[in-house]
Amino acid sequence: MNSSNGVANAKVDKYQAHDYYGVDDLLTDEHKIARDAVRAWVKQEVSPIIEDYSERAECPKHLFKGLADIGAFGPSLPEKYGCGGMDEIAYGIIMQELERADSGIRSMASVQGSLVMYPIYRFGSEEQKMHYLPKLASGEYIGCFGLTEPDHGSDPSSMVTNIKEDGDHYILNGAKMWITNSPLADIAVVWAKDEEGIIRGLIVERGMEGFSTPEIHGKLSLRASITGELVFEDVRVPKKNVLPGVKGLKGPLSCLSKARYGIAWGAIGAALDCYDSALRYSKERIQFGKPIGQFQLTQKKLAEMITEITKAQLLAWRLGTLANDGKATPAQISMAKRNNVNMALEIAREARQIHGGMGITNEYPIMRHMMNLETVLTYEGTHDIHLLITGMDVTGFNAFS
Ligand code: TGC
Ligand code: FAD
Repeated sequence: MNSSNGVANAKVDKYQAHDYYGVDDLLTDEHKIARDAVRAWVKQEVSPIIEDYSERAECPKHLFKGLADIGAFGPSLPEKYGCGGMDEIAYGIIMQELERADSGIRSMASVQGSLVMYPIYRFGSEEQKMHYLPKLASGEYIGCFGLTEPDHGSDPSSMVTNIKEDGDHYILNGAKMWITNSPLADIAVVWAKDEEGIIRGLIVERGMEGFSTPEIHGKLSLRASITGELVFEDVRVPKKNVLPGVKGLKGPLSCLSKARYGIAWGAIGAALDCYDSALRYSKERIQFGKPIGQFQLTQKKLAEMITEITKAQLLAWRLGTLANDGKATPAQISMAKRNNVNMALEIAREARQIHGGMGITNEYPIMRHMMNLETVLTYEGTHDIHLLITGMDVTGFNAFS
């Protein structure tokens, strides 16, 4: 019910406390169906086990099948290839609901959908699409994406992994580092330089001689996600495994745009979970004879959290509408990835404080989210790299060269 000046008479609480500006009203039925299905799956399959897997630093790999069944792999790619055929907002919301559980679970879907299926869809031959995409969408194949190298992270254009022609094959040499899902992967989309120094994308299959995927141990972040290396020692890759549709760094960077977009949404999920836990705790925990939520300093924390979440939701939603129209620029995506991940990390830190000592235990999800978000702040382009992308966009000066 609106008053004559457009200000609602009713309190905001007609919306869920977590949707302060009613972003829900902007969603279509299809978005809501997708969101609710993922939310229900997460509640049943992920929430009960995630703390345990994270503590043991083990990837719950049985969830790949469930992720496929809920359409989390390539939700906005065409149905013709076994994918969801939904829009970019549906894709974003699915990532949000997955990351509400754990950034590592969202990573499983981001890599498979945006970094493996998307390059095959966008740059692959029809034969490659028909062969790989349905298997990846259904979870029969697990994929990974190899761009980062031990000595070349933020600056992938300096990569040294390379291919040399040999008849109807390329000989691949080099190594990739920090590769999500690599130890489990059936295929890897790998970026390497040809003899002219031009970056090409190749599909490397497990079992090719000279190809190995050692696991990286000792991660204190993203512990429920498996990470490894990709090592190539004279691997003979058939020429038909090269992605014909792209040459140069814009190939992998286009895939990153797709994945960064999903992370901008996903981070909101982690922030919501921390906020939700802190809000509940602030009403239950009594100190000095009253709930800690009655103290102004606690209210300041919670009020700032929901303000930042709301801003991030609106940023993501608008980015989604731009993406649906094919108008979201890489720089706009960088801004949203950087802002929303940093927002989520700050909220995790504040939520931890509201939980006092309990906040450092695994009774609550806060520390797990906080540790995960340290990775999310760094991968897919670090916090500072995205700042410089925005800086370059607004000034026209390139700080990288
Ligand atoms: P630069 O000269 O700026 O660009 C080279 C070409 O690429 C185009 N381009 C993009 N295209 C699409 N999307 C983007 N985001 C793009 N950014 C640039 C650009 O227009 C140009 O095209 P053309 O036609 O002129 O050739 O390249 P640069 O070497 O100066 O690098 C710029 C920089 C630093 C921004 C870029 O290298 C960068 O983004 N670095 C960060 C690296 C990164 O994000 N690595 C992520 C690895 S994958 C990962 O972390 C997965 S985590 C998975 C999970 O578990 O979820
Ligand atoms: P560096 O590039 O060495 O950066 C170190 C520091 O220097 C950062 O603070 C950075 O911001 C700063 N810096 C660098 N250059 C500049 C500059 N020009 N100006 C100012 N500051 C600068 N990669 C993949 O290819 N595939 C994956 O699946 C994948 N999964 C990952 C999973 C995990 C758990 C992690 C931790 C990483 C993953 N990555 C993956 C790699 C990730 O993308 C890189 O870690 C990231 O791009 C940063 O590279 P780096 O770690 O080498 O840091």
